[in-house]
Amino acid sequence: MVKNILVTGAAGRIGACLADGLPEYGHTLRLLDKVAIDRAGHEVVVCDVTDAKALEGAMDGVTAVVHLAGIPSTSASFERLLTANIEGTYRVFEAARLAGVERVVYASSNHAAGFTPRQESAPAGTPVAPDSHYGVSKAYGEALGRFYSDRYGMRVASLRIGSFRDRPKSPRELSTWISHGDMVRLTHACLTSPDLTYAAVWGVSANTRSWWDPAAGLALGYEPRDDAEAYAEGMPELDPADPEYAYAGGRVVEL
Ligand code: 15L
Repeated sequence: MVKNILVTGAAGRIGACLADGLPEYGHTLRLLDKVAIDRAGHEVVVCDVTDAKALEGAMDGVTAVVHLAGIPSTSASFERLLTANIEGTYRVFEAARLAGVERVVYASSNHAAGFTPRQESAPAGTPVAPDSHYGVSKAYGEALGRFYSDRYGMRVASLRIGSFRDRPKSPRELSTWISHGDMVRLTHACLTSPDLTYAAVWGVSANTRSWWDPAAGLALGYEPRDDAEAYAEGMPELDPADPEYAYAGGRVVEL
């Protein structure tokens, strides 16, 4: 069982969800963000993920990292992504390697493959086809994870996260939604699976209308419990020609 986990970008929505949910699985968390986090019961580190020296200290005693820090916006400019997503992700992997951390769970995004035409059940290993500079930055993080796994034997999971919400808010999200509970279950599986070497895994709930093959997650012990179908009533029908539904990344392909 993994015990000491560094969560970067912990002030964000997914960070808050994991800070609530992972302790139930026996994990002890160190929450890192560039803004102060007021959360009782967790150790907190305030630093930027581009600060190599500060990261060195933050990795002390850590057995796994959940790397969430970065700009989450699909319309972010290259300049902003360069620092936060490209340099920051490199600094985190490198600090983890230098500290002997054995496992990294990396928050990638469906937008790393967002230009993939929508299909019934796209495999988790669907080739990179970014739909935005944001998607490109996530593809870079996946490549970095694969490199650290192949070169240094780090166990790395790249989560191609769909739509992380309380509940699905649009017809697309009936396919792409991941619930809070499933986000915790997926992360826990990736933090503990003895079978993980490198894997790209769709971050999605057990949605009846999912576009993504759950096999890679299941192989690591992820057992999603939620289904967006419970919220389908009253949602408009999908128009298959609308880019929102024609591509994995939805309307982002047009931004
Ligand atoms: C993401 O990766 C984004 O961070 C989020 O803002 C949404 O666009 C989400 O994907 C999605 O595809 O719904």
